[in-house]
Amino acid sequence: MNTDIHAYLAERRRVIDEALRSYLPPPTKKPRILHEAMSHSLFAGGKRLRPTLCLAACEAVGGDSAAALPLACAVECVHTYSLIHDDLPAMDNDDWRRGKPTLHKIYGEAVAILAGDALLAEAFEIACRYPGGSYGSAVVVGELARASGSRALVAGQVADLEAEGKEISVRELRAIHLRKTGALITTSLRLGAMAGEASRESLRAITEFGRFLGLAFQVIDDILDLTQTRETLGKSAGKDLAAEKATYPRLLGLEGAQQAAQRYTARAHEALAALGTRGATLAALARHLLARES
Ligand code: GRG
Repeated sequence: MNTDIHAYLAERRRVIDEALRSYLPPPTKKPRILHEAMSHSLFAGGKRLRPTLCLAACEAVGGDSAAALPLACAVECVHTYSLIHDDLPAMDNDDWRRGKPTLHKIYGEAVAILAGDALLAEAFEIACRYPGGSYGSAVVVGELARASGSRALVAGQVADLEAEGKEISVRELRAIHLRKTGALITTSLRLGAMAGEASRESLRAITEFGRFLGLAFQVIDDILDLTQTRETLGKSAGKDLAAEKATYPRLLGLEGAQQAAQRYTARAHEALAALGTRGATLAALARHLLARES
């Protein structure tokens, strides 16, 4: 599986992109500037990690991933909205994402805010295409709402803003990550598993896997942020930027952060044991994320 992971990811990306194009209004639809902006961010080169995990979780519990496709696309819309809003001047004030200018730099702040709002709303329209099975549609869509809202994703963003410029502990940092990054990753997996009619035991295993994968993903993201900034701007610049925010490398050092990522990934693998050989694709995805360079 590991050798095929790139082919697997490319194939999943094709399926997800095709579905997203079919579910969302085309960029030519009026109001054109809004639909163009939504489409611009949605197809700006994201890794499609969350929808891929959603489809893989569905298959890992013995389901047909076609059933999970609307849920996978809905999660990607929520993710894209969160990145657009996170980049705004009132939040992280970033000019660049994925090596390209951020949405507000191209379309202006007002359109970027509205494109984010519209993607969040579209997410729920798309999620409602899931007809429901042993887990009803209201349960599944409600779970996506909870993961996107003031108890998870938005709570994590608020905690992140509040932590700026403060000394926080690893425990507090982990609590931020569990909401800001972990909630949507875990929910992507859980929605896929629910669409695959997972048993309670399998759903528990998938949830545990998501929790540790989300933590590992964020630690690796922090490490890549630091090492790639150093590569681009020189070692001292990387250090200065890293000092602005609490991150794992800042609290634990680069080596300590790398060990934490490995520990979290190992815990994620352990959680998969309950799924037997069906967990192989999720395990390969976790290995791939640990080794990623972007
Ligand atoms: C604005 C409500 C609101 C929330 C924002 C997602 C987020 C919360 C902030 C973005 C900044 C950040 C570092 C978040 C942690 C999650 C993360 C690493 C997001 C990037 O995910 P990738 O790498 O993105 O999957 P791509 O570009 O591949 O889609």
